[in-house]
Amino acid sequence: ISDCMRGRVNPDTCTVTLSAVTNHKDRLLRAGRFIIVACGTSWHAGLIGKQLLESFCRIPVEVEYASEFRYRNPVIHSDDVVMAISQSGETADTLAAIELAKSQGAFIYGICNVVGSSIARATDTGSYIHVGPEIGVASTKAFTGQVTVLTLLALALGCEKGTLPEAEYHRVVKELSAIPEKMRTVLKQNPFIADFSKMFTYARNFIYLGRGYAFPVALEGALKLKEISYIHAEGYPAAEMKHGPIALIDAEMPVVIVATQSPLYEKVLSNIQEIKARKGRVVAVVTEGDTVIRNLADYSIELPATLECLDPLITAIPLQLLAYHIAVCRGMDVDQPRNLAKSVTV
Ligand code: F1P
Repeated sequence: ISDCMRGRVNPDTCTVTLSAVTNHKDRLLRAGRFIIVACGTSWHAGLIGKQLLESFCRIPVEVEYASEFRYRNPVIHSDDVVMAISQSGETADTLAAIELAKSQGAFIYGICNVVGSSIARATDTGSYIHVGPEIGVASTKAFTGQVTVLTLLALALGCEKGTLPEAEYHRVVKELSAIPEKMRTVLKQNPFIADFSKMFTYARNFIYLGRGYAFPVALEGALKLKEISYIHAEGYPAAEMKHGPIALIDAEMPVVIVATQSPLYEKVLSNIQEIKARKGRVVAVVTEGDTVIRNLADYSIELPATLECLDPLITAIPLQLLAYHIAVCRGMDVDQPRNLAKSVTV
């Protein structure tokens, strides 16, 4: 986040090597299942990875908190591929989850940022995300790097397996190359986000909503706000709102909702109408030109259109900036949040 603010974000920074996929193609393609283990932000990236891998490769994917997985007695098969995602590469729970899976014969694929880290060394193979060190404690650009690697991995495997039609493969690859420029466009929204963030300096609670690929983005937005501004925030799938969280909505409750164009757009729109009917304050992340939501929401952040499966790469950025600016307004040290460690090694 602070990288963004210091102009150090470089949308071209994620240079990924997928030699691991080429070298271990057979093992990856005969996986009966992928199990993604991770913590925090990396776990949210894993939820996006699940949607990408299941839709492009038709391989079942489970996403587990490493901190739970390691302490229960999970069913692990020798044809499972366990994917461990970690920015620092030192998270003790993720490392322990790897050791457990390894002892039961699973193949381990690591997605790490720090070259030569403990997790990278414990895996059978993997990809580095190469986004450079996170300056602050809270993961931000690592999230983008992790989602990018997972996208490339799913594309490569889907193509090899034949489950991703060639035309679709080329469509996604072409759009992926347009993402850095679109990220630059998103970053231009920074002054606007900084400006309206002031309205939320004294908020006590926040709700974040999204559906499909946007649901893990909502979770990540809520986590960033909690981590650096110490405001209580919860993320939910937007459709779950009516199963409980809707009771929380009143004029005091800001709701951040990712409502970019997708097959679920109309449903998300009706979720926004439900929130406004209860006087909730809505910050909507929308596709540019969306006048319908612009007229409904209190603040709407307009982003360039992209494919639904690549949307998290774009939509996570305004949520990171929102958390950053609210935290700054509250006088918090965004690089060194209280009680948080860069690597959780115990
Ligand atoms: C996981 C994590 C981060 C979070 C904080 C504490 O770390 O939960 O997502 O922002 O730094 O640790 P990692 O395994 O991805 O390094």
